[in-house]
Parts: sequence; structure tokens; C-alpha cells
Amino acid sequence: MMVSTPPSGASPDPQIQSTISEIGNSFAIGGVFVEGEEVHSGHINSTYRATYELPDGSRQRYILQRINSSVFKDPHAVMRNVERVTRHINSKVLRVKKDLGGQTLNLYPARGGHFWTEGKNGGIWRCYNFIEGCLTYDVVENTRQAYQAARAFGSFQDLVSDLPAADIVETIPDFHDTRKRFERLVAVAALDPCGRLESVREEYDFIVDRAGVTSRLLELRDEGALPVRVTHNDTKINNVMIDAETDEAVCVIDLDTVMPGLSLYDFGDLVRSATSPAEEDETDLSKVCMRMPMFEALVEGFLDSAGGFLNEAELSHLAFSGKLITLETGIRFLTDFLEGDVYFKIHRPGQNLDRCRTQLKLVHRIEEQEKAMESFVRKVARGKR
Ligand code: ADP
Ligand code: GN1
Ligand code: MG
Repeated sequence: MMVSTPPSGASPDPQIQSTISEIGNSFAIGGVFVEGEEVHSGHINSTYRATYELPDGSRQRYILQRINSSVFKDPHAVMRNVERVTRHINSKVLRVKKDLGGQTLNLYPARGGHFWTEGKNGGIWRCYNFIEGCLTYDVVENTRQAYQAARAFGSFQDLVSDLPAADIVETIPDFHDTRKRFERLVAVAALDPCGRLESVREEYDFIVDRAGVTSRLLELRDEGALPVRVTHNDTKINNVMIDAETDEAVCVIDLDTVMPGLSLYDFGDLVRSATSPAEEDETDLSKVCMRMPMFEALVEGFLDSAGGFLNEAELSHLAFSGKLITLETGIRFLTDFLEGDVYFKIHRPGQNLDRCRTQLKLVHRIEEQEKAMESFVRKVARGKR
């Protein structure tokens, strides 16, 4: 599925119109409010596209977004990070490339001097420029999109590499600590607050069988083999805007989890979200697979932009990172299902369990091809030395 414009003919929800026009009024944006529509991609924040008409009759679009404050306990800290990161990227793009022709993410100031405003019913809202001419994909359609997305996230890492880690707050502590994610699943399963454990025995056992791998990157980090860098941490494929005509990756979005992390988390989440042709909540598990050509395109793209700074340990764990982050995400979906769906947005009962199942199936598919994936990485890395 891709996300661009809302379904045509859908009648605007009056509640959304009044909320969005009111929130839009708080920001320093020009023109007359025309309409607001909810964007239904993304599992965390509430996102709306707002259209304004300018005096010359042209239209200008913006993204208005309410930060999910049960996921981000300190939304003001999230905003400080996003301000810091967008400022850094914009000034660097201007200084280094001397070109702002491409689109970058920009926050608009709100009345009162901040880059956020508080909604009437609470909640912290922000306003971004709308990245025009682009789509986001939940499922990658071709290898060019995969290559482009991976290259964009590698470049993003390069761009933020000189951002002092001390300037960035950890918006969600231990976000990619797979071991802690696993331990939390075990703790929640022991309590089984919604009485759902019996229905997920198979999935739970699949994860417990793989407990051994959950600490591997953490140990390498603690030994100093894997450097801690400022990373994106949520490189899901629909967090990069892709040009609708050329399939070029135009702009990395969703900056809420930019914080110190491992490069491998970013590559791993690309493998998780870009190699399977199935939707994340697909119920026909026979559709889930790890498409080798997509993996190869991800490796090529990531190494074209990040290959110059990745070390040997990072390179030799690229394939493993795909398996690990897919397992970790399966663990997180299962934990949320057992807890009663309190973290990820769901649109139907059982959706988090379906999401968990596709992740575990993909882990299995990666395991079957892990050797071939590793040898492809070695081949490409050798060629780039
Ligand atoms: P979440 O944290 O809920 O995933 P995102 O910031 O990823 O929120 O936004 C959700 C979706 O909204 C994205 O996948 C994308 O389709 C759309 N979107 C977000 N920011 C922009 C933007 N600046 N321009 C155009 N579309 C955007
Ligand atoms: C969430 O926000 P979104 O939809 O881009 C989640 C990621 C998960 C992903 C799974 C802050 O990403 O960590 O990998 O869902 N974001 C947060 O689809 O938890
Ligand atoms: Mg997102």
C-alpha cells in the first residue's frame, strides 16, 4: 500500500476540520484553511495533511502532527531533538551542498515562539512542510526504491554523524535493547494480563527458542566492537518520502527516535520492512518472504552512502541485523498484544498478533538465507574497498 492523497470522494470529517483549522491557526503559516485529512500510515502519532489557499489562488500543504504522549513520555524533549536535528541537517545541506533545491524537513514556528503548540484538549502539536510529489510505501515495489531508501538512510546517518550525542535526549530509553525487549515479553507473559497467552504459545515458543541472539549486538557494543553513533532508529520503509515519478528517495522523515544507537539497527529495520512483499499485518503468511534482490539493493544503497564509515564488525553483521530487528519487532508486537494493544495503534482486533506473525515468519525466512545474505555483503564490501 502506498500513501499519497486520500480516497477521492471521501467526505471530510467535521471534527477533523475544526481541530485541524484551529491547530493550524496557532502556527505561522499563511493563507486560508481549505481542508484537513488524516494520514493513516504510521503506528504512533496522529498525522494530518492540511491544505491552505494563498492569495494568488495556489495551494500550500502542511503536515500537522500530534505527538503520542503515552509513547513519548516527554514530548518537549522530542521537540528539542527534532529542532536540533532539522537545524543541523538544513544548515549542513546548505553549507556542504550549497543547495536547498531538494526538499528537507522543516518545522514552522507557532505563535508564542516555540516550534509546537498545545491543543485545546491537550497534546503537543507541530507543523512540518509537506514533502510534495512524493509517496510513502508500506511495501517496496521495486529494487530501485529499496536501493534509494537504504542510500537515503545511510546518508542521513552521515549527516548526523557530527551531531554531539550530548545534544540529543534519549526519547525512549533502551529502544533497541533487544534483550530488555525479550525480558519484558517474558515478564508480561508471566502476568498474562488479558488472558491471551494460550492463544500465542507457538509464537512465544518461537521467540524463546531464539533468546540467545537477543544480546549479541549489545555485547559487541559493550566490548567496543560496534560504535555508538547518532542514528535514526526507525528506518521503516514508510519513513522515507519517495519521488512518485522517479522513485528517488527525497527526504527521511519521522525523526522522533533520532538518538544514540547502532548503525546496524537502521540497516536491520530496512531489511525487516523492505524485503517482504507482504503487508506488515498480512494474515496469509505464505506471502511473507525475504526477497534476495531487495536485500541486495539495500546493501548496495546503504554501502554507497555509509560504506565509508562502517567498520568490519558492522559490515559483518548487516545480514544478522535484519534478523535481529525483525525478531525484536515481533517481540514488541507480541508484548503489545498480550498487554491489550496499548502501544501500537490498531484498526482491528488481533492486528498486533497478525503483525507479530509476519515478523516471525520473516525471521524464519531470513534464517534460511542468512549465509547467502552474508556472502553477498562480503562481496559488495570487498568491491568497495
Ligand atoms: P508515525 O510516528 O506515526 O509513524 P510519521 O512522522 O512517520 O508518524 O508520519 C506518518 C505518515 O505521514 C508518514 O508515513 C508519511 O506518509 C506522512 N508524512 C509524515 N510527514 C510528512 C511530510 N513532511 N510530508 C508528507 N508526508 C508526511
Ligand atoms: C513504529 O512510528 P512508525 O509507525 O514509523 C515504531 C517502530 C516500529 C514500527 C513497526 C516510536 O514506527 O519502532 O518498528 O512501528 N515506532 C516507535 O511497524 O515505537
Ligand atoms: Mg513513521
